[in-house]
Amino acid sequence: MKLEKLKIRGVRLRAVAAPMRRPLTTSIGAVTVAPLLLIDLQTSGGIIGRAYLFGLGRAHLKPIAALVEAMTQVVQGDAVAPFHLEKKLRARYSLLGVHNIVLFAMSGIDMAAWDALGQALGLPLVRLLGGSTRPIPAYNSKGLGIMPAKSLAKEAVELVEEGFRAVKLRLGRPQAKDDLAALRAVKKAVGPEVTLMVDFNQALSVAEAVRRGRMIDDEGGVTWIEEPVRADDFAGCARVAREVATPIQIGENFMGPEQMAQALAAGACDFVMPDAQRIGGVTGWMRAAALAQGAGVEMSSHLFPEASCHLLAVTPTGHWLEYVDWADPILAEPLALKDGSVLIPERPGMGMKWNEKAVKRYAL
Ligand code: SMN
Ligand code: MG
Repeated sequence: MKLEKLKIRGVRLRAVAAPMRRPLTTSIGAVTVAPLLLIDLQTSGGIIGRAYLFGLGRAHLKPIAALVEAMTQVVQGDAVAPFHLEKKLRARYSLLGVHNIVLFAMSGIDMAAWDALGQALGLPLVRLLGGSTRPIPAYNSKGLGIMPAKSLAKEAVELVEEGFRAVKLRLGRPQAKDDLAALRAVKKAVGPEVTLMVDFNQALSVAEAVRRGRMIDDEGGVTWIEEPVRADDFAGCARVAREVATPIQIGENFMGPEQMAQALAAGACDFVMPDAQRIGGVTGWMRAAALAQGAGVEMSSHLFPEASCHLLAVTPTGHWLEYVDWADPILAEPLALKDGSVLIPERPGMGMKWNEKAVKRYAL
């Protein structure tokens, strides 16, 4: 297919609630199903670019879908050229603000557009971006929520037995001593060979984050402390990063590469982990990757493993892929894993097709 003929025709959106085998409790609430918005970007020649967005609550899918619909109308008839789509949509939405769900919708269209390009050229996304398929080291992020130490030890062993060499523990209980007990239980269960990350999901004040961060320093063996304080308090994050020896990780809430640039300039963190839906899809990710390269900062991914595996393979400071299987119930071919790494599919685009039967079953 000649690329100049590849034009955006329309979009088909479906909302599903994919069941989660392991509900996850964080310091800010439980995630028990995965509310996903499936995007089929229809282009000329019958090529359909696919992507999904994560709603964090079923009720949020409707407004996100309305924005994707409205944006698709803005770019209807335009070439499937993500750079130009982004420029046009950012200009159109600048008065509303290119943040939050506006940015989610843009990211969804961007990812679907790149997927369509990959299909038109018969190339997996990673090759389209100049890379090649290779195993991407991943940590198992499906569990280890806020729960009693005994259940944590059992779940930690199960997560490692799925073939992973790294897991992430959620912290942020009211009492620091209970977080410490959880950390010790998981460390004891998995042993010193398994890489361990912890995530506070923004639960702490800056002073409390410094106190708990030093406790974790004394405990040792933690690869990063994620989102200890409010995600957009870059000055507060910077204070924690200065006072605590264990690397501070933020990024899942960066709203576009611009905000990541601000965080890096503020010295807010040691590591970054953008989220494909918030950073601006594939296009936003590639810009963020250049910022991380310039700052010499390790870059991991947040959720969206199907897109992120391609992206981390072409990220100069690529670090860890966050593995969750939350879209698996509605995917025809879920990601394959080997020795704790995700294998990038050789299929064109991102390599995602919907399991239509399951999409019907879990439709909202
Ligand atoms: C997280 C984010 C969104 C949903 C569940 C859990 C968490 C992570 O912050 O980093 O995985
Ligand atoms: Mg997190």
